[in-house]
Amino acid sequence: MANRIKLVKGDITKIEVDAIVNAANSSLLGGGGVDGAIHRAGGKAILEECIAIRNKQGGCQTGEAVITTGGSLDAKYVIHTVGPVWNKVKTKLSMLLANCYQNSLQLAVEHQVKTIAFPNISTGIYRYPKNKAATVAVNTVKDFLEAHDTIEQVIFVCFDDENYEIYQALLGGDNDVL
Ligand code: AR6
Repeated sequence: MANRIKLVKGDITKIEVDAIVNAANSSLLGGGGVDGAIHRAGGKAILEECIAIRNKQGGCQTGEAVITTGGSLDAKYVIHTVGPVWNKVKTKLSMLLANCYQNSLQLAVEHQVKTIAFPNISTGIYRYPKNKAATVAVNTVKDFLEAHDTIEQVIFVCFDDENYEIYQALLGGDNDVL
């Protein structure tokens, strides 16, 4: 199990994997943060495919995931998922965040993806507390990998120092800094 989960600090658009996951919003039309970086690096093909999905199914609900090609990225696919916006009053936020990881991994399996990289979904503009989000992310990915052996590697890509340190503490071991 341990060697199927890797931690990297850096920019997810630079990771060489079959699929990278995007922390999108329900419009699928792009935005700031990692979403903006992926659309900038991947070119207009990704946005065009997102618009086609939107026209067909009306965007993407919180916790759900959709898949496009990787456009001009190294990754073959981008899996777009919509994390929950942190709000202390609401319940079920951790379940919605877990759904993001689970549904993204399910789509990956369906597309024969063997290596996949995740950003720290919801921990930027959506303000989900980083330590709480990391616990959900790691537990959900571990549970999924135990049940699915076609995924060879999941890479958690941390952009900011705080997330990287939290994941280091949770995962331990040697990690890469890009
Ligand atoms: N590579 C990897 N991680 C990154 C990168 C990058 N290039 N850039 C930022 N991060 P955020 P959210 C990290 O705000 O909280 C968008 O406008 C960042 O440090 O991108 O899910 C969407 O369209 C943080 O830890 O996503 C939505 O409207 C993590 O990515 C909204 O933001 C997530 O931060 C989604 O908010």
